[in-house]
Amino acid sequence: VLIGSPGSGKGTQAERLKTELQVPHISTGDLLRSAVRAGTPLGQKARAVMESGNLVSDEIMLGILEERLTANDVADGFILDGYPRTLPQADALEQLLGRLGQPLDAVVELQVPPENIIERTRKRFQAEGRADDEPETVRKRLEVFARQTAPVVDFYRRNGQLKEVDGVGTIGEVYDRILAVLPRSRDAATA
Ligand code: B4P
Repeated sequence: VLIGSPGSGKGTQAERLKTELQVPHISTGDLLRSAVRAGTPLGQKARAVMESGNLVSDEIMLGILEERLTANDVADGFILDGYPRTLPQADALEQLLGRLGQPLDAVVELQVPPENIIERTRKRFQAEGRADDEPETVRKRLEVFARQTAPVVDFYRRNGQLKEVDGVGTIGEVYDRILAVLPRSRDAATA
């Protein structure tokens, strides 16, 4: 599991890691953006929530994740990016992984201070125009992270599953730090 505030680089790092670990990258943000693009009823609902900087409901997210995890390509593990973001999601994930017989190997937290996040998302907003990167929305997303996702980070810290990684530096530097904290054997390194 990759966890971290909005724009901390979860998606960027997961794209590299999937080649190293040879497992799929499952991003709940990407799954939602596909639903929005496809204009499905779920996508229409999710769009407004995402553009406001809030989180899509736990119930909807679990349905989306369960559907994705029934695909054949996850049998040897997967990188989960952007889930769980709330304590009920962390609970649901534990139960889901138990049913799938795929225990969590590592939770990697990318730590990036808010000033860097504001700068990164400002650049992406200019380049891609993603509505939730609008500066006011980013501030809202940072608040939502502090209120709803920081407790999830604490939960994994208390469980001894959390690997903290400094997410400031070049993409390559951050990537090397992640590899350094992952379990040694490649079979055990999928999270
Ligand atoms: P996400 O898609 O997860 O969006 P994110 O937090 O912005 O992405 P990430 O941390 O992956 O940053 P990235 O690598 O792109 O979520 C979007 C929305 O979907 C949420 O706000 C929510 O509404 C909804 N959602 C998703 N999952 C949910 C869930 N489980 N429950 C409820 N709702 C959910 O990097 C950001 C930028 O920084 C990029 O432009 C990148 O190029 C740059 N960058 C990356 N690494 C860098 C580095 N080392 N140095 C400089 N720049 C860097």
